[in-house]
Amino acid sequence: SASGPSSESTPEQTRSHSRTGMDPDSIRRGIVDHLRYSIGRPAATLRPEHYYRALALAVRDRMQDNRVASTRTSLELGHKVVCYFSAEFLMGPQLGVNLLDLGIEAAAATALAELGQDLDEVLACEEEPGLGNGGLGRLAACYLDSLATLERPAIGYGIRYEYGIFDQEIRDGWQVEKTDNWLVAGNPWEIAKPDVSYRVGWRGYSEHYRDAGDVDRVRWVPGRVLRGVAYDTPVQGYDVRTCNVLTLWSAHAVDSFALAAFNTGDYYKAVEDEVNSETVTKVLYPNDEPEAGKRLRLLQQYFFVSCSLQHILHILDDLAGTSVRALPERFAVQLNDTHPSIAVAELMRLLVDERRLDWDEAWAITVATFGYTNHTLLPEALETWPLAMFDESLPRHLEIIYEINRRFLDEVRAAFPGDEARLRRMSLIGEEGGKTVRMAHLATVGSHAINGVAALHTELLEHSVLADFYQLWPERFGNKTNGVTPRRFLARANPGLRELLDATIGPGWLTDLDRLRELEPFADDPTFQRQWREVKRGNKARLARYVHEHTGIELNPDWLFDIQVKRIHEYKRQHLNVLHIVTLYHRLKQDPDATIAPRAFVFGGKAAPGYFLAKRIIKLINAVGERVNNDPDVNRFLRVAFVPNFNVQNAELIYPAADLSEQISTAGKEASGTGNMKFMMNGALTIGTLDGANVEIRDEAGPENFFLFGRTADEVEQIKRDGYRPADYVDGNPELAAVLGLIGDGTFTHGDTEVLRPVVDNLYRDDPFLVLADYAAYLEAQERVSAAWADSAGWTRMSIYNSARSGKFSSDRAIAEYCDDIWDVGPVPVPK
Ligand code: TH1
Repeated sequence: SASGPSSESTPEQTRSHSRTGMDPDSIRRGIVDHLRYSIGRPAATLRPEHYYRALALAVRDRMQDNRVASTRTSLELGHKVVCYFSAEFLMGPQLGVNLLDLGIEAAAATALAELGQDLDEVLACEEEPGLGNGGLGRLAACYLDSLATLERPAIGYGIRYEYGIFDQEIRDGWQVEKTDNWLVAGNPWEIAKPDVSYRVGWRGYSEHYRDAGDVDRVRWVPGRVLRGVAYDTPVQGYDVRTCNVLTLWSAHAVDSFALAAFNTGDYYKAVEDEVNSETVTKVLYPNDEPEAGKRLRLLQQYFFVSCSLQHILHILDDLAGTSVRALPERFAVQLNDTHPSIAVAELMRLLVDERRLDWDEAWAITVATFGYTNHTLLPEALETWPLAMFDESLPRHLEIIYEINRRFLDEVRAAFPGDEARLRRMSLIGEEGGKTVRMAHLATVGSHAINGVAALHTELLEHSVLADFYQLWPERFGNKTNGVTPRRFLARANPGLRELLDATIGPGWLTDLDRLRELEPFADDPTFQRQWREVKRGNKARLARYVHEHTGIELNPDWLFDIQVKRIHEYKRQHLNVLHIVTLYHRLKQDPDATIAPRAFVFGGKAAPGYFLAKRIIKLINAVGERVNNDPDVNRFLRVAFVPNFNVQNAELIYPAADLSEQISTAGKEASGTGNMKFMMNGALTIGTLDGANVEIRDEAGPENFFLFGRTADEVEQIKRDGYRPADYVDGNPELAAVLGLIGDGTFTHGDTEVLRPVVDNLYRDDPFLVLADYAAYLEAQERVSAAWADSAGWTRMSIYNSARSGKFSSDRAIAEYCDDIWDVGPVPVPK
């Protein structure tokens, strides 16, 4: 143990004597060594990307020391480990945050400078791992950061997609998708672990037999088998020794030598399989919310869940004297939405079929182990699998799900006698329109804790989608409002603000974000206000340079920067934002003497490649932008830019440059949102509906520092019940009619009246997300924004208050709540 007599040196000695010191000299030696021994290019041909790779490897070495110490501490001392199961981890660039976390930004800059290199240029060489679609995957990444920073032992488990989210190009205003070949140049952060490998079955049948003790048993004889190999990426905590790990599984063919060890002939089919096993982890499905219902997607989910559970049981086996019965005392497994929810059936199979526990005991272990986080109420995003497909793919799991369901429905029957409708609603098997397996029900029934991701969302969850389950087990439900990491989205993204905060309230706020409240006394201080505005202006100039470089559009950093970045989706209502822009355009064209406070509208976000209307909305934004930016009547007051390929890297430039954050989803549709929090931390004011975490953002900031508009979730439901008729809003509002007319009549499309027709028709005829019902209220709120912007000191005060009161939205707060209320995992300091 750490305190016992040992021939090993103490950590301090290890540090200063080894090749992994944190001073500039040691780092320079680390870089030089890796250039020579890991990269191996003649000195004369070295470019910044080689220095990037060498520095990344040198940094990884330093994290690896911490990783070894962290594993030793948590295993030897018998601590519980959090396992975060997620089909997506949108990690973003690693070098910058790792330098920050290790406290070696300055030392690395010095080391590089001595080698004739510039740190910023080297940082820019990193290809980000885009293994996620949006908020859900980025949340998982923020949570890994906070787990490590709060010194909680944790493992992230997911899929090592060979191709992440596609790269977006804009051509002639349209989105064009390019495959994201992020691994071509190699990934210096991961360590391949070919010896950490598990077999995953698929198809086949189940076989009933009697074991040696004459007990009836079932075993699954898969028709096909593949192999998962672990790739580990260290996840360093900030200013602590704790370094956790993200384990991503990569699919490979089963090698035929090992196959010979199996006696069932069916295994040989695996070798002949025409489908290459490696396709399983080939590509991330690019849909943010709607479900594809594709067999390969189910296989991806089962594949990573099975590898991860096998790995966890293996770790337990390796801990001397630890029985599988101790699983819930040693591991807490969180299901990030329903994508990993097949874990409930897989753990039952591993415990009952393979470890031969009896059903009741296995079930108690399973429920005590899992927690389930729901991230959406949208009906089309609730995963269900066609029963026939599920049966063919995972026959044994379907049997297990039937048995879970049988026992579960008995429990419901006992609690609500005679309520047949309730049984049908709660069943794990859906009967409407062809039988399906309902994954949200499986995750709910198999978990001891179920949570939503914002107060309003949890409330709606308890009273709509999961109302029946809430009535059965109210004590299992709770809210965990999302959070984001201030290390990446404040300290790294906004170095100017970081410096100002250090100078104003002293260090410590980065791991205790509530301390930003200490800014409040400075909110009206003219000197501080001037410094605040200078930081913001610098960030806007930085974004303007980026936008110019990538689109050719010029933005003036003195204008109001009004920004909406997020996936393109009808419920997020980017088109409502566009209706505002076109309204301003129309007013300026109508009245040559009109003037308005100049604004730069910035958009960014990807559309799912198969989402027709979302792609038209991108075209709409770019078409309006082209017209507005080139018309001298209006471009003195308005500019519109669409930043191509919104990703973590450019997000770090975008959030700190915003004056106004657009959070305008239809109330009740956005579960939480997390971009809204990143904007707030960086001093943007929000214009938004009472949706998701906006509600709590407004509560924290104070209603006077937030531009509220729009129908509430209850009103939205009421309007829908009464029969919503969008055309009525157009008939009653000549300005709106004119605006829709301009979009439909070719004004923005060189006379083409077809391109944008689907968007106009959809609004006029269906408008499923009540864009037109909220249009007037949105315009009125935007007038309040313009009036507030005119008072520079007043705006600055509101901006300061927004940052100062953003502490709640740190992922440290969220993770502390998960650890206390769901996982029962406390801090495990790793000695420095
Ligand atoms: C998002 C939610 O839309 C967003 O409101 C929330 O802030 C975020 O999750 C984190 O909680 C979701 N992303 C996905 C992605 C898929 C399926 C469902 C959701 S919900 C693939």
